[in-house]
Amino acid sequence: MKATAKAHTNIALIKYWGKRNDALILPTNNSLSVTLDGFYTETTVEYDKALTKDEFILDGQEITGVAYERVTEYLNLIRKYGQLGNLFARVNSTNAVPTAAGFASSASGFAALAAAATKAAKIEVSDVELSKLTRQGSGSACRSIYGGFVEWEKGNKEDGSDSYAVAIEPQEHWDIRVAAVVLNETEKEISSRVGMKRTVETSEFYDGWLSGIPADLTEIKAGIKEKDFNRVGAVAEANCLKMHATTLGAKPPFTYWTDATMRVMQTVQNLRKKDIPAYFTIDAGPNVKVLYQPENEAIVEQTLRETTDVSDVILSRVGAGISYL
Ligand code: FM0
Repeated sequence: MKATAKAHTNIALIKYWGKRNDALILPTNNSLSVTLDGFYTETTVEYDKALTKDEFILDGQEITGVAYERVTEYLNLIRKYGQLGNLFARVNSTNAVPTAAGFASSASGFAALAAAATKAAKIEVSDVELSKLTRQGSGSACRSIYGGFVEWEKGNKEDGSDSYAVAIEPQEHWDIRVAAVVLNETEKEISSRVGMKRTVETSEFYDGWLSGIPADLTEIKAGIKEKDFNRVGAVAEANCLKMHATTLGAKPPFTYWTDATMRVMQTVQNLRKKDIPAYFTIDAGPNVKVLYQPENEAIVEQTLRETTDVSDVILSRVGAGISYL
C-alpha cells in the first residue's frame, strides 16, 4: 500500500482571497492560476498496519508540531473518505519549492499528498474528486491537480460538492514564463489563511474586491484563449493590486509589501516603458512573480537581478498536472 505522486505549485493570476466556509475551505470567489514547471513536491505515502501513528518526513527531516498536525489531520480526512479505519501512514516528501521564493509549498504539498494518499489506498478518484479532496488540505492546492491554466470554481453549495478546479487550457497551449523574484529581507509574515480571514471579516474594501472578479475572469480567460500576453498580464497585475488593496482596509490594516517589493514592481513597470511586456503578481508575502514572454527572458532576468535587494531570480515555464512515479 504505497504510492508516490508529484505535483507542481501554481501561481494565481486571479487570486483566491477569502473563504465562505473555513472548515471545508470554500472560497468566496473563483480564482485562476498557471501551474509552474520549476517548483514541485514529490510525496510517497505508505500505509503500514504496524504503525501506531502517522509519520511525516520532509526533505529528510522528521517533522513534528503544527506541520505534522496538518498532515495527520489531512490523512484523517482521507482515511474517513476511503474507510481505512485506523490505518496509519509513513509520509515522505521532498520539496523542490525554495521556501525563500515565497511560494506557498502548501499548494504542491497538499496536491502531492492527496494524490499519493488516495493512490496508495487504491481509492479510485476522478480529477474533479481529487481536486475536491485536495482543496480541503489547502485551497490553492486544488488547482495543482492540472497542468497549464486552471480555474477553481468556487461553487455555491454548502457541502462543497461543487467547489473544485477545472483545466482551462493545457500546458502546451502557451509558452509564457514566470520569474520568481527572491528578496533579501524576510519579515515575519501574516499567513494567507490568517490574512484572508481578517480581510473578509473587517476590510471595508472586501465588497469591492468581490464585485470586480467576474469581469476580471472574463477578460483573462479571453486573453488566455487568444494568447494575448498584454491582456492577460494587465488583468493579472490589476487583480493582484486589488487583492493587496483589501488588506489596507482591514482592521487592523496590514500589507505584505516591503520597500523591496515596491522596487521590483517599479522595475517591472519600467520594463514596460521600454516596450518589454512584463507584469507582476504577488501572493501573501513580500516576494514578486513576474510574467514575461520567452523572447524577453534574458533582459527580464538581468533587469530583475540588478534591482536593489533582489537576492535571486528563479525562472519557470508552464508546468504539468499530477503525475505518479
Ligand atoms: O493562490 O487557507 O491556499 O489564489 O496565494 O490553505 O486555503 O494558502 F495570495 C494569496 C493562497 C492564497 C492566492 O491561500 O490558503 C492564491 C493566495 P488556505 P492558501
